Amino acid sequence: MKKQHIQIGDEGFIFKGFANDIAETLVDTIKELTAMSPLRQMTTKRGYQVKAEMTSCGHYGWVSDKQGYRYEVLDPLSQQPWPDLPEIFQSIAASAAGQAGFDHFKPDACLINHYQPGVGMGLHQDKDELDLSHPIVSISLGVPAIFIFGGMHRNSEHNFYLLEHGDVAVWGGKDRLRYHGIKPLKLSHHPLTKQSRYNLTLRKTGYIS
Ligand SMILES: O=C(O)CCC(=O)C(=O)O
Repeated sequence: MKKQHIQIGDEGFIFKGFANDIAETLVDTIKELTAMSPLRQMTTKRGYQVKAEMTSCGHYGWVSDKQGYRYEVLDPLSQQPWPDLPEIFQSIAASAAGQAGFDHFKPDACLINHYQPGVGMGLHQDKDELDLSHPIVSISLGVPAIFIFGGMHRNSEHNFYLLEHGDVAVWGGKDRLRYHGIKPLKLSHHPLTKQSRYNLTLRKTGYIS
């Protein structure tokens, strides 16, 4: 059945409630993954602390420190590989990407973001991947957030969209490099995540291992 969607760009969509049926399993799986590779606050090259807590699963994990942003095959905290990308993450991402017109999406990296009240994410582009022909698939879990979706420049006009538990956003093609971010989370409560929000951002890096 086709779910309700909001078009946010020529090749960008928010599929409302797309992951609702498996949302509880996704949250449980995140808890298992974060027990293996804990959430942590990273720093930027300039020494600023990234406000959202992050970790990864999949072959590649996105990291940031004084050397800058990049993908790594080992979790810098443990020097062990990141936990495997769970099949359920892969299948929901492939299915949402397919719905958006991007067939055969096979992510090799999943960034897990965790936001507490007052925490957001500044406008940025996802451009650390080598192959930009694959879309970004972004799954929201827990308390709602406001997604900022802009243009190709930081100061381009931008729009705001509500992302709720179970919503899946997909953008690629012409929209792949659009600036985006999250407004600081408002105080709210969700039975599965308490005051917080998780986001899974699935990407295909294009790196060959
Ligand atoms: O939390 C979100 O919905 C967006 C996350 C994001 O933009 C990112 O990880 O690059």
